[in-house]
Amino acid sequence: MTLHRFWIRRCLVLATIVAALSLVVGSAGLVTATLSPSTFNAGDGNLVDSDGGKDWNSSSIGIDCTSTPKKGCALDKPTGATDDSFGGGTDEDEPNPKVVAGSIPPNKSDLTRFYIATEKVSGNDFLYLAWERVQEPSGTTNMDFEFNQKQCPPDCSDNAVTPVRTAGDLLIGYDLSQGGTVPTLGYHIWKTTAGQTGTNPTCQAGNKLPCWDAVHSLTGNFEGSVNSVSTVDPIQPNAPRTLSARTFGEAAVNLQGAGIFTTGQCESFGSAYLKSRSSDSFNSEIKDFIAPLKVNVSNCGSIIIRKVTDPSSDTTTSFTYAAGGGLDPASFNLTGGGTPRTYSNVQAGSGYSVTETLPSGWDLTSLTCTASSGSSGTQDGGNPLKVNISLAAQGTVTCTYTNTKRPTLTVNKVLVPSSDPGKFNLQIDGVTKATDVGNNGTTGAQVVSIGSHTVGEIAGTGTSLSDYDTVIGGDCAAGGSVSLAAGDNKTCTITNTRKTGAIKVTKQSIKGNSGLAGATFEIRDTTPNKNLVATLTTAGSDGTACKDNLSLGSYTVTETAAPSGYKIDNASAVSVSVTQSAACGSGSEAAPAVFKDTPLSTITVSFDSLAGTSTTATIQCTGDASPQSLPEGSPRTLGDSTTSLVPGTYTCTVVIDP
Ligand SMILES: [Ca+2]
Ligand SMILES: [Ca+2]
Ligand SMILES: [Ca+2]
Repeated sequence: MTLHRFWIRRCLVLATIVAALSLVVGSAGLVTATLSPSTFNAGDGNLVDSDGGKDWNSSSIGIDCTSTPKKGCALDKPTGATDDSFGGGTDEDEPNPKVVAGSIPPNKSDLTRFYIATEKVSGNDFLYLAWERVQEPSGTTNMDFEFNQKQCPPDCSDNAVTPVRTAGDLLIGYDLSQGGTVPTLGYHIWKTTAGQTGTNPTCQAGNKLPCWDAVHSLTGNFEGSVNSVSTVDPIQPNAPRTLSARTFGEAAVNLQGAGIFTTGQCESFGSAYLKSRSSDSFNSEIKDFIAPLKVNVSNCGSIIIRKVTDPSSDTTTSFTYAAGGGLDPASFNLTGGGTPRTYSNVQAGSGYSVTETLPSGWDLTSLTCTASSGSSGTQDGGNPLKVNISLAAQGTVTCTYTNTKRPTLTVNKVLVPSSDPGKFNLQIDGVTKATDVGNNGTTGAQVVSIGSHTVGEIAGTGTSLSDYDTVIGGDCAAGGSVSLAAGDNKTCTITNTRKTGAIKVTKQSIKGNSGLAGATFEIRDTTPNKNLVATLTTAGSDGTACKDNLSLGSYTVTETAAPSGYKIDNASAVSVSVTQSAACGSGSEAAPAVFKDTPLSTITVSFDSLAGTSTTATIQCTGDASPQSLPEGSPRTLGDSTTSLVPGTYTCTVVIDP
């Protein structure tokens, strides 16, 4: 700084001290922040941090006129025919200010931009304001910053530009007496009812509600200054811009000290705009304005609880939450992908909490929070379903509960044939989930963990697994393994097919072991009743017959009829065990020892007398007790279909004329 500028600055400071005791002189003669504990310098009439405190170009103040949306910055339309202003005699109390274009008198404040910032310092909420204008007008000028609780859009007044006003909205007047560089600040509250809490009894102008109430002093709770010499605005766009004297003004306000914020009571303004008034008179016409900027000026914060489900396709399961610490409502429900629960206007403080109740079949996967500076959301050390929240003014804590739906696994039983009496215990991972089930039995849907599982079974009452061929199918692999993801509902089926075997009988002649067709057999079970299971007749040159589809177990085979010309050698029942699955022709049939039959023969002896009846004869063959008469011309046959002769040596003695 040159000595010359130093001298100017010093003179300015001295003049300022005379007019405003709230400003002090630094040890080096610089004007420094005085609105303790804020270090923001609203008393130096410039925008640059040059003394170790903060000013409009400080990064922590966060002004950005080029971002979308702009941060703490609003730019007016270009000066001239398109510049928007209020018209038609609109004054401050008009709830629906009329918006016109190009009617700003050259002798009034033609605004160009404004800045808004907030800062919490040692428990105090500070509001920082700045305006810029094209030129210093002649005569008295006033700038009013209006803060609305609602935003436009969506809540617009009739002009579709400014928000509708709500009881408790704030108007900060920034007055410069004629020729002065010393701002005087006061504020008004939008008053809609006579006894409205926090308002003065009378309106600032007139007596008709709604109105801005009579001014509240800000003395002692603000610091303000106007540039008495040209200064440079380094904030883009079009930076640096040289601002001629008295075209820039700034202020800092202690919102608690001023009574605008009350401890324990939420105040929240979402929109701000700047306007110029044509004279000291509060009900004089308001002229130029800079359209509203969305802001967050509040002594409260927001808590947002979000819900994520895995699988995300589950958007219907309702999760219940308890909200503690005075949050209202004290409970709420969320669904995956649904609208988060937002608690707005939550007083800054700690001790807030939210606790989830886990629905059946769900796990908590994660509980994470994001928090703006000074606020926090932390999963409780003892209860992972609980989050503890501390909220700074204007802070936001967003917590996300992610829950995973456990999969379910169902094991069904099918028996073939369906009438089979077998009983089975169905298992998942070796644990029985259904006992002694038969055909169409099931475990029902069993909640299981994500990952791989194995289904199986053990024999139930009176059942042997070895009696069945078992196939596992459905969603399971043949070995019973199945893998489940979050929310999967899978079903596996264990099909038990009763094993059946076959009995093959073979009939052979004892002579040459040749196969004999035409032998008849009975197969009977071994129950006390010895039920007839099948009757078989051998056929073909190999003399076989077969019966399949027999349950495993013990049977008897009995030959009941021999082929013609043969005799049954063994008419007793022969035991056969059917021990393995087999069908006729498979080669695995159960087979008793080959049944042998004996071929039968007859012997015929005849006697003819050549001399008429003069001679007779007798015959005595093996087995005859005594000689038999053998009449002439009538042969005698030994053996017949029932008493035929088995192979052997037979001797017949014929005696003629005994
Ligand atoms: Ca400053
Ligand atoms: Ca304008
Ligand atoms: Ca303008």
